[in-house]
Amino acid sequence: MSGPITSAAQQVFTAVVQDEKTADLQKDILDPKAISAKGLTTDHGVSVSNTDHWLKVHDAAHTGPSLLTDQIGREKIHRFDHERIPERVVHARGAGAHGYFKIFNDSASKYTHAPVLTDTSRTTPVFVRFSTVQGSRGSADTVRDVRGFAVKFYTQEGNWDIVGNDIPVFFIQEAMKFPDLVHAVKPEPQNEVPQGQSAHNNFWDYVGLQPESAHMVMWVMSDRGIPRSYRMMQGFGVNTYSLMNAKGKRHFVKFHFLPELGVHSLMWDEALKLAGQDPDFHRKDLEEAIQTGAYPKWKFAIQTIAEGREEEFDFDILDATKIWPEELVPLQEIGELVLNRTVDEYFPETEQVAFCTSHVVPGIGFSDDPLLQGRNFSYFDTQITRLGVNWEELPINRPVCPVLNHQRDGAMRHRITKGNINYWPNREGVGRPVPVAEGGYLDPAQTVAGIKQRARGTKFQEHFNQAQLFYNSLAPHEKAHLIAAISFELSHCDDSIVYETYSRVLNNIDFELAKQVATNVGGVIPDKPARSNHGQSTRTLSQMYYTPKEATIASRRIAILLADGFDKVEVESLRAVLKTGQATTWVIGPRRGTIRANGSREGIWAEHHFEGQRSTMYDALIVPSGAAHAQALAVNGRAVHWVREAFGHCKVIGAIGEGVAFLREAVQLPGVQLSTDKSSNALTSYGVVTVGRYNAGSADVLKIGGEKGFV
Ligand code: HDD
Repeated sequence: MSGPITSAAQQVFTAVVQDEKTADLQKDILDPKAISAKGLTTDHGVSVSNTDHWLKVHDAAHTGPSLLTDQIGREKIHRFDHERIPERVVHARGAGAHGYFKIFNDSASKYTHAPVLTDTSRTTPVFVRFSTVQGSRGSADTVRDVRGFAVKFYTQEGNWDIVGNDIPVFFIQEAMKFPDLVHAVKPEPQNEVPQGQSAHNNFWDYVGLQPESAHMVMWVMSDRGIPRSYRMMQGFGVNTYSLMNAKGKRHFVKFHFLPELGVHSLMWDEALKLAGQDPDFHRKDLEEAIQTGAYPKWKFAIQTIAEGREEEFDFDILDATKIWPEELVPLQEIGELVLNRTVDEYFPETEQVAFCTSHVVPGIGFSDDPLLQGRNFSYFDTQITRLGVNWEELPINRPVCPVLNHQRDGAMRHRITKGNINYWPNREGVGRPVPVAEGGYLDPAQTVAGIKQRARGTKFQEHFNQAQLFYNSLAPHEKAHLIAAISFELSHCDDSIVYETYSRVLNNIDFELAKQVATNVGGVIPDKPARSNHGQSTRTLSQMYYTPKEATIASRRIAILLADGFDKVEVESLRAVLKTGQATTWVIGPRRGTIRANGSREGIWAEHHFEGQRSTMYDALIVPSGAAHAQALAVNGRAVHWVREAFGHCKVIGAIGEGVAFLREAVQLPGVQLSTDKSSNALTSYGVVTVGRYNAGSADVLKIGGEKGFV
């Protein structure tokens, strides 16, 4: 099969997936309603008659001492005392979902013999966990940060994990630096401040003294650091891995995921407000999209470099602070990742899922990328602390193929292995190693020579070329956002050494950038560039490049602002059209309850009142017709604020009939002349679309036209 998967085919694949990992998980799923006749029991299964009164000595008048002898009370409290496990030292806050992975064609067989990447008849179940890095488990979703993008492929040859991010490069080149980086970015040790932010002295001190982080800092401070949704981010394996084909030929490889919906970000003001208004914004967004059937989807692509060609580039292809520019190494789109099922319970699935970069399958391997080498050690080790040595037996982590080896015992062992053999070699040939020819994992023979020393290659020493390339490639509004973001962060640093040092670092990237930031934050304003700008740019680095060619409203949240006296027929037909496009609509009114239609006692239920949910939680808003409704909105300060704020965040605003008059007279958007000309798209670039009387046959008002950033 070649080409993208059709929706009919998708349903078949979904069904297949449910027969593999989902079926495997069924063995452990408890439906309390199905066994509720049994009633409440202790952990050892004995029926419990009372869970509210501790056994105690008392009479009618006095409450006496509680008795230690109450085994039921003790169990309940003891069990509760141990509910928490260590949170992840990084990426503690996350959200996960199930789905599947499918290859379009077998073109990757040139590079690899791994069936997960070549066998078009296969549908591989996956579990994906998205995360932020800095904050703890209870921190907010919309903070400025890198986002984790970790994928577990449950293949027939064993689990394969891509433990990636939404940014293609990393802060450091060498794994041994990771504890310093993480200590520096996490809340400071003396007072555990700040939460969910890199805007503090220690982070900027560290990156100011680690010029290799300059490229990554540019990415995190760009709009990539505040995605609109997990579903609208790219995913990158970041490190350099390798692929091996059936003839034993090796290629270096980088893995990419490209979101079907394009790459979109919040605006900073929006992200800040959302962190308070709805700290679970991204988590809920993922759940809502899957539950409404707008399944998040990514193309899967690879970049490959044949072994032997690695010296042809002016950067080291094993350096995780560098991208492989697509002009030099094009992307090859070979498959698709789809998320189509939410988790049943957060803790056993999203919290207990555990990834390891060292988990690869035959046909996929590593490289000498020093960051990857260290990661291959770290992940397995951290899972032992977090989950115990038998963590791979947990339902969410266990493979869908058989597991057989002589690893035994340890805390919380689940599997019971029959027989007397727990070692190799053994007289019965049980658990024999599989020869490479029969599918055993091959570590390719490689000549390695050199001097043992603590050092990195020469090309690893250059740190600013690609930071410049990234900055030069941004659209003007993206550059403005980046400058504002660094200025915000450095303004939160109160040690002058820190912000002065970083303004000097910026001058190695771009003179104007350095001047503007230094001016904003009281840094050292340079009088000449520290390094000339090579002037090169590449179009694939701006996130504007990933705007989908066809505008879509699928999975977008659209608010309809109503007050009593609106046009009910119009609103109902509007909602029906939006639903056809897979958008969700939400009526926001002066109260939660029925908002009465024009000339009628009937109306439409408002899900929220203006105070309860803010415009930040929606992608677009529409103000329908109705004279009384428009007048009521006009005298409601919160309603006016709703629209003004949405405009400030570049949301699409649609208005119909008297709704247009409300926008013109009450809201008075600065600098915008409202048009009722339906054919005119002139205003869409300001995030505003207005139309005359709504015509159910035409959907042009519905298109999401106001992309972020055109302020
Ligand atoms: Fe890491 C978690 C991604 C470098 C050590 N990392 C973790 C997660 C992601 C990444 C997405 C969360 C996985 C999940 O959802 O459970 N990490 C990266 C990327 C890196 C990177 C893309 C650079 C290319 N990490 C990195 C280094 C080290 C670690 C250099 C250590 C030497 N990372 C860890 C860890 C974590 C982790 C401490 C914490 C929780 C976990 O592993 O399971 O072992």
